[in-house]
Amino acid sequence: MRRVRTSPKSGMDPSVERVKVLVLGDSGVGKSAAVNLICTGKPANRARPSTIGCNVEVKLHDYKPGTNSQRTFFVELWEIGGNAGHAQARRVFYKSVHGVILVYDLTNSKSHDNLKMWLADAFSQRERAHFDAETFADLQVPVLVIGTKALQKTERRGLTIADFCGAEELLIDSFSETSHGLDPGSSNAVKLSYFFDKVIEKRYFSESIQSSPPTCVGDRRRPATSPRYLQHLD
Ligand SMILES: Nc1nc2c(ncn2[C@@H]2O[C@H](COP(=O)(O)OP(=O)(O)OP(=O)(O)O)[C@@H](O)[C@H]2O)c(=O)[nH]1
Ligand SMILES: [Mg+2]
Repeated sequence: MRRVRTSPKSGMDPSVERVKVLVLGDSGVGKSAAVNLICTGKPANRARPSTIGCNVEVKLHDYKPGTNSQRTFFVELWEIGGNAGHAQARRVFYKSVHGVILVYDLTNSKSHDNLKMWLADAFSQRERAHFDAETFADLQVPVLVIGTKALQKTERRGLTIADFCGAEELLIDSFSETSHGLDPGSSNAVKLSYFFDKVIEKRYFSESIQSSPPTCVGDRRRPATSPRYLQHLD
């Protein structure tokens, strides 16, 4: 049920601090393939079985490389199987979360619409929670949105869950050798690294974040969320 893969370079050095990032989205959107791409930097070369329960992969992340603050952290990516039949069982994985990656399939707009239900599932105190924009406008966890299968479709919609969360959005194709990957220095790789930095800051150096306005902690380089988004996503 739970698999932990570590970098052979480091093992799981207990002195290295870690953060926990949930990876959420419908079954089949490509969460496992995306996590593989994030952890190995290489496109997937085979289809994987559907995740049952939770699969944990670990990535070594260089926090603020090239600065005086540079340090290495473990980022645990907890991919939660999207199968609707396991809705009750997965709540146990939602404890002590420091960041969230929301994954949808660009060729399936319903999988994007369902992301708000995934946020409710993970962060509402109530069981069978429904999405309530007011509750989630105060979400104090950094969010990143990933759209998958980008070689098949990259069309952008007007109002997105990324807008609502003030989050960055990556469009990737986990099976492509040539484009929409996470090559070092690419826009996708920079956004991903920035997101992990933010999760680490929030977890270990939160004073600087707390001095920011109390709102959804997404990527603050994006414009503030307007009430129109909240109404649309309710
Ligand atoms: N072309 C293309 N196919 C993809 C991509 N990501 C995933 N797939 C396909 O979608 C299938 C499902 O991907 P998974 O990564 O297993 O999906 P998942 O979200 O982990 O699904 P669950 O574990 O059931 O929740 C894969 O077997 C691939 O065939 C992508 O970026 N591009
Ligand atoms: Mg999976």
